[in-house]
Amino acid sequence: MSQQLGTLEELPQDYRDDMAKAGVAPLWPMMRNVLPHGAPRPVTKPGYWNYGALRPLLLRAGELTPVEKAERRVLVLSDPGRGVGAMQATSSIYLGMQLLLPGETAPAHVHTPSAVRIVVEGTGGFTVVDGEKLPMTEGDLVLTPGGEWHDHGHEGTEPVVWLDALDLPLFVYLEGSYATEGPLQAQRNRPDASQVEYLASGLAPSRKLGAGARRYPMMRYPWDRTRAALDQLARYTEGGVAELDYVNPETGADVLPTMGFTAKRLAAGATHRPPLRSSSAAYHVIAGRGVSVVNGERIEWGPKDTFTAPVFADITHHAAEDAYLIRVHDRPLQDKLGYYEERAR
Ligand code: GTQ
Repeated sequence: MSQQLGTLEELPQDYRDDMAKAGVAPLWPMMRNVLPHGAPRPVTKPGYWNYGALRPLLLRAGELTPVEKAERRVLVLSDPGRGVGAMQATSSIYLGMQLLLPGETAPAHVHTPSAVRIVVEGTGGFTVVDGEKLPMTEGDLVLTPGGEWHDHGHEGTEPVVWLDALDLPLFVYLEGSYATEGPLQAQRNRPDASQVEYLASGLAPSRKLGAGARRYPMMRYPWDRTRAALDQLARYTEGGVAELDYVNPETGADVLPTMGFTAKRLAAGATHRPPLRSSSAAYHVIAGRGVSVVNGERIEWGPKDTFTAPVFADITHHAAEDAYLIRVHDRPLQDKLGYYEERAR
């Protein structure tokens, strides 16, 4: 049975003063803050960012701050539970909306956290990861794993915008976050691995004896293929909900160590109530409109909008039109730590 624990106020002042002087504090008044009963008590609140509201602010940043002054020209999507300026959208997921203008380059650097880009608008943008040039077209998912050099460029004529998701909060918490800057990378003169080695799902380059698979064999997941896969799956799935995991094409494992991604299709009129999950999530709308209720908060979303759900959130999605969303989550980390959980509702 749960027992009411003692408070700090119950302790004599001289004892409290002596403890403070000795650099210690009693656990029991703080016990339930760090070990609540039954389920975590997240600080994170559901968040919603309307792209129509973000876009002019981002373009204004393009006028006010040259990319040389920004390194990365990004507006950070802060968790409402932590307030504007918080460098996280959920406990473990950082989100930022990044702008690159025609002709600009964002300089090469490498850092400990991993990033993924979900392309929001514009053509002609690209990211170079470890010498591989990854074109960025709308809806593409592009990885920049921790420890891999990356720079961004733009050969088009209109602004390019993408959503960055990083596992930055974890690295900051671990005091493990840092970057190293370097010169722009030489680009290999060939298409990226999604167009060469991994053109067809289920096929991988023939394995040479003794040669292990690369850790990150494919770093770009083109949206046109993802969408076609969802449409086909939806045709043979009941209930109007189709969801695919982004996986490493060599191993079938999560594409990054801590963050996972799914592509989701909700047919017009479909309602989806996922289980309560111990993972937190960010949803980015590629196309379509709908409403999601997250812990009682009603979020109306449309194309290019972004919203978030804390751990163990009670979520109901409803699509008004055929809708396509990408979900970013932290299940891979929780699986590794051995506590990922789903609860029926
Ligand atoms: O593009 O490398 O939103 O290093 C935050 C940190 C983007 C990037 C962010 C970064 C980047």
